[in-house]
Amino acid sequence: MNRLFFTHRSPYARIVRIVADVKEIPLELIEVNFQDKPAAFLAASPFGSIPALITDNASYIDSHSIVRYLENSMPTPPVFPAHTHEWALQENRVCLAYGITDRAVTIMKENMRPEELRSASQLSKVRSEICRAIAWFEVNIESVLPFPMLDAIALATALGYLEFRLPDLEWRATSPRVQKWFDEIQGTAVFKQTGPTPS
Ligand SMILES: N[C@@H](CCC(=O)N[C@@H](CS)C(=O)NCC(=O)O)C(=O)O
Repeated sequence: MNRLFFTHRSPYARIVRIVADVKEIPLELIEVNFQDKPAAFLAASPFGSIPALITDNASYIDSHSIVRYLENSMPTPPVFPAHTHEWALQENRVCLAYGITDRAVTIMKENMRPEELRSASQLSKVRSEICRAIAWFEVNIESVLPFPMLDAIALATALGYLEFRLPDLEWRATSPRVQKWFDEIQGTAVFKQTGPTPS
């Protein structure tokens, strides 16, 4: 059985769990305590980064390589387009969605530092970058492929993470098309089951 080291709050692990669910690939979920990372997990993932997948034959770290492994193991339903051009265009959207998540993590970590050590200019720059990416999706939401393609999964996970960690960002008011898209997808069972839980 594939063992996935994860946390309930990790958006990267959430993407992997959703892809495994749509492909009906069973995962043994092992929740990691960041203060006491298990040796088997650190042996597979030296940086201690969540998620990591350990199979009978190999270990996969970084959500993107885990998703590629899952796609290779169970090609149906696909999460990557078959044709190279569509695949490359989807990668753009996946990168933008991951970029939103990465920046939300950066803001969350910065906000955990003592107030006098936080960089207001860095926080403002990163928030603007998130807003620009959402504005891009507002114009281009029709280009996002239907669920369960990876761009849809990555974008919905990024927006869910924003709502969880940065509820004050208020992207909804300025991005009604993205809001409508997100409200439809987040109502599906797999998104409800994998949603982040507060610490
Ligand atoms: N690019 C990585 C990012 C993974 C990542 O940043 N994970 C965070 C949790 S959401 C982590 O493991 N942090 C380790 C720590 O803070 O000790 C991926 O897609 O898997």
